[in-house]
This record gives sequence, structure tokens and C-alpha cells, in this order.
Amino acid sequence: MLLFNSQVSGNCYKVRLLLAHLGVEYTRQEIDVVDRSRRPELLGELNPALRIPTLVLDDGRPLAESGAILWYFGDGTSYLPEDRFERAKVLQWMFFEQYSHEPNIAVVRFWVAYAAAPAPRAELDARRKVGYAALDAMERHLAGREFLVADRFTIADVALYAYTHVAGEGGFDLSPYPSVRAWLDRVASQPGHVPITA
Ligand SMILES: N[C@@H](CCC(=O)N[C@@H](CS)C(=O)NCC(=O)O)C(=O)O
Repeated sequence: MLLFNSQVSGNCYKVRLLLAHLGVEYTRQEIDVVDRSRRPELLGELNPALRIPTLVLDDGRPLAESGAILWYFGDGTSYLPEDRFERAKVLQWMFFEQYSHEPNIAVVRFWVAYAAAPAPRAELDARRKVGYAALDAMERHLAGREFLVADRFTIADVALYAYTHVAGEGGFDLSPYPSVRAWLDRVASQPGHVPITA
């Protein structure tokens, strides 16, 4: 199995983290997140969006979108509940991650820490504001809870951990979010956890 990967990408880290928990072996091909000129050549046949993570299964079938990859590998394991309602709750948080969290927290982090040119100030401030609203929502939900769904560690936690734990790189201050910080520590202390650098 081959993962088109960027080590700094939280979307790719979600996949690496779940595969580490599952003990699934794979190889990686590193893709630049700043210089995108080779993407049509490398990913054109595999992912029409030309984005990473893109995975090629052992039988040659390609699969992209971090959430789809988490679902594919999580299904049938302890990381994705069997109960219909709990599965829908996992999706609730994964859709939240893709619509309310990643486009703001990950994009601000990219602009601040990795992009070749600075983003317009107004755009940065607007995304940071909405990013904080996403953290507010997580804080409300995690107060008094161990994990996002079903009182256990699931792919919803994997999906949201990826960019929350590096939000500081984008200038987000997590000190007003004690429940989020406790949850980050809980996720990082799961057996089999690997850091984003691994
Ligand atoms: N919704 C996608 C987002 C993937 C994504 O935006 N990947 C970034 C790297 S983190 C990328 O390839 N960006 C290149 C581009 O947008 O052209 C997912 O969750 O996998």
C-alpha cells in the first residue's frame, strides 16, 4: 500500500495515526505542500482533486480524502462503533472537522507556518475567528467527556486531533480550552500513538 504523504500535513497525519494504531504497514511517497507543480503527473490518475492524502491500496485502487480513508480502515475495528446512531455521530464530528475546523485552523497554520507568501491580514483574521468558534464548540462538547463519541477513542478523535494539536503553530491559544487540552493529552496517551513527525 502506498500513501502519497506530506509529513507536515494534518490530513496525512490522520491517516498515519490510524494506520499506526492498527499496525498496518505501508510505504510513503513524500509530496510537497507548497510547490504543487508535479501533482498532475503524480496524482492525476489517482485523485481528481490532486490532493493528499491519496492512498493506493495493494490491489491498485486509489482512495483519497482523509475522512474516507479513516472510515475505510476504521470500519470493523474498535475505532468505529457498530451502532447506527454512534456511527452517525462519528460522521457528525468528521463533517464538522472538514467544514468548520480544518478550513480555518489548518489553513491559518499553513499560511502562518508554511506558505511561501503571507496571506492578506483580513482573511487571516477572519479564518482565525471562525477557527476559535470551532474550538469553542469542541470545548462545550468535551467538557465532562473523555472522547468525542461513544465514550471511547474513535476515528472522530483521530480526525479532530490532527489539526487541533498543532493549532498553536497558527497562533491559536489553547489556554482558554481546558477540556480540549485534557482531550489532546488523552488522545496522545492512547497505546500506539505516534506524533506528527513519525
Ligand atoms: N478534504 C481533504 C483535504 C486535503 C488537502 O487539502 N490536502 C492538502 C494538504 S494538507 C493539499 O493537498 N493541498 C493542495 C491543494 O489544495 O491544491 C482531506 O481531508 O483529505
